[in-house]
Amino acid sequence: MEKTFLMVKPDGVQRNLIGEIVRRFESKGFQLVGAKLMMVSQELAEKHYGEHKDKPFFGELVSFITSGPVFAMVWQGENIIAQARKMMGATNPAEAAPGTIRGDFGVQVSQNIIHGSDSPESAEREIALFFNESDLISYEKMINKWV
Ligand code: 3AN
Repeated sequence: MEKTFLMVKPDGVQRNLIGEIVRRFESKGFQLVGAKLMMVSQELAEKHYGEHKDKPFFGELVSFITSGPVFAMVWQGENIIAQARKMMGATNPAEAAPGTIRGDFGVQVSQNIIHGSDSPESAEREIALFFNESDLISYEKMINKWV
């Protein structure tokens, strides 16, 4: 079963959107296998956003993600990486369709509420950066028979 790393960013936490975001993925039928409210250190932020280190907004990105608590999660489900990206909407909330998380709650690209892995390789890398294997719980949900 595919896993992905999702993170409610500091703006989402400040705006009380943790519950709304968790609700959307739960209602969809995906399974939460790990979660924690945490501060992202400078070192972790630079590793997490390593692919953007040459971009002009890298400094802003790192200072934003370290500015307050984030809610880091691992979710699992069929084809979840691509499906979660659809539920999040376009990177720029101004272009994100209504009905998506960024389309419904975001305004600016630098504060776009949620992060989600964009490929199986980044999911594996990001899960390992934020979680120990022992933090992830594997359990069976009876409801999985119906969704
Ligand atoms: P996504 O989060 O949709 O995968 P990426 O990986 O292209 O988007 O960008 C990573 C993060 O960098 C975005 N979530 C967004 O917060 C930020 N970002 C992207 N483009 C810009 C920009 N032009 N100005 C400021 N921040 C940006």
